Amino acid sequence: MNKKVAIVTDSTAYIPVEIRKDLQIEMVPLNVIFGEESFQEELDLTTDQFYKKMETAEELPKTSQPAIGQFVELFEQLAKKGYEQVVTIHLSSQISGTYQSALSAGDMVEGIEVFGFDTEVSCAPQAYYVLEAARSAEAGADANEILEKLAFMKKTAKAYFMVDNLNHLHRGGRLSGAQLVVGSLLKIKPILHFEEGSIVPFEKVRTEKKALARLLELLEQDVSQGGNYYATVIHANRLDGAEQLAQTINERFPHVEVDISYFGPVIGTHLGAGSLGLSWQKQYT
Ligand code: MYR
Repeated sequence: MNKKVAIVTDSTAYIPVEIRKDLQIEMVPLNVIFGEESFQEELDLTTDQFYKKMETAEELPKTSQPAIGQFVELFEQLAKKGYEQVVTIHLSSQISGTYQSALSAGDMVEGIEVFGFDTEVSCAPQAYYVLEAARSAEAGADANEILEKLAFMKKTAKAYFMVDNLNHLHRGGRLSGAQLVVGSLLKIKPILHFEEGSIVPFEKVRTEKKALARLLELLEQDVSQGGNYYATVIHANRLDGAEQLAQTINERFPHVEVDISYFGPVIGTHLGAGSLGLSWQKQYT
């Protein structure tokens, strides 16, 4: 008999609400704090409102993980609804305490088994795992089968991003590698990525044009090995830039399925407006 498995994630996967509803994905929001005011992203503050607020805010915002109680409440509700297992999928545990909070909450709730998956990334590439997990749960997979699939996906998941300046990341303490302090002084625009869940420079490039060309080269290296790929261009209040990059990918790699997503309030706080990212994943089915 199949187990009834619920899929939980946090707001930083930025999965549109219709898709969450359709695939029965539960979402726990992180918070953005402007001065004394705290907002749950995706619920009380839209991404557009956030970037407008950023332009005029006297003080730059801060972020916080969800309270453990939010996870406890959700897991209890899921147990009451008859779910036997939860797979809870989160942004990298190296940049946020969200994953750890979800695991601690799981230990506190009886009558339901909670399994965590640390994506070691965030945003669209986090969503890839969540969507796959939701589809597998719908098809009758149990938590262990889902986790096995997600671990397999990690092998071909790629994500790179570029920020307009490194100050936001540095200020929020989410940048690993002291050399970057020097980098910011030199106005270098490094391509960044995640290594074992931490943000580190991938390559130092002086102009955005060169950085974009390099990202396309990296995509080509993977795509040329065969198989089907999907890719996502991610932007921080920079839709025109994202559309241009998506169009270039469409023209150059017509067989790659391209989508556009966004860096919402919490991630935008740490990257700053104008940032662009590109992630991709090999399709297994
Ligand atoms: C918290 O307060 O717990 C949230 C901290 C979030 C840090 C975000 C750092 C930047 C992540 C960039 C993701 C790029 C994915 C392609």
